[in-house]
Amino acid sequence: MPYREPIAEDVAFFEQHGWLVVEDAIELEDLKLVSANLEVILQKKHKLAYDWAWEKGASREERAFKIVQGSPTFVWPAIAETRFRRWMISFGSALMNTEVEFWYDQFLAKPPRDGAPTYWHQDEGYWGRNLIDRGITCWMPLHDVDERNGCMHFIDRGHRDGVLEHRQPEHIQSDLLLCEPDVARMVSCPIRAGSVTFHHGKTPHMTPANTSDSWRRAVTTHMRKIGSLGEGDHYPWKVYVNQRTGERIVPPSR
Ligand SMILES: O=C(O)CCC(=O)C(=O)O
Repeated sequence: MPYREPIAEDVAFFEQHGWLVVEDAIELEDLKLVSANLEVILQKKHKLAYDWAWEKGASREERAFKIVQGSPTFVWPAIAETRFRRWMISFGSALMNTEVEFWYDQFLAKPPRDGAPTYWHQDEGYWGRNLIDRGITCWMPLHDVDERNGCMHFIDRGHRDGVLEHRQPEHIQSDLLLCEPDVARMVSCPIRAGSVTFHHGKTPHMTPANTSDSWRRAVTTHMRKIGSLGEGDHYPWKVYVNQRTGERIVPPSR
């Protein structure tokens, strides 16, 4: 039944494993509304999106957009008033055992057959040190997902492994990062439209390239503990890339 309350088993599972699948969480009507309102990001990706897998050697104009990264909130501010947004915040608060608030969202789409993997990473690897153990993410695909079209994969109990060292893939020009977790503990989460996953800010996760014949579309919602003051200082591997100007800032220590 959509928009169900969290139960004690959800909270205990998340605490132990660092991730959770909630089946049939979202009304399919609401998913349709999301798809309709976010399609503009794909239609106008050169203007409204970044290419999260922008490769070195390609100019801004030549970006292949193997991972389209846009802002749902920017193109559709009314997303803030949706039932699913309110539900994610209250469900996420229960899982984190503290009140969390909406922080930012992303529309992440991978083209048919030619998508890029979203490499293993921890969200905390991207965030500043103020977010340690304060962030949780809800990932909502807009259709059925499995290994072929880029479903979510987690490292079970990886939220207990600390922040792993991250680096940039050699061939990447965007701010994409990767780490190398213990893949023996990998869990793949194929889910149906309407289901979502939650993960702790320290849980390593990845999605494979999309090898199917249709676009893979997902919305990810990042939430943080209320009262988190800014991001604080960043890890030395953090890279800032402004894809509107092409400006790329790499911390001096690297
Ligand atoms: O959708 C993807 O490819 C990756 C999503 C992700 O890394 C996240 O939601 O934190």
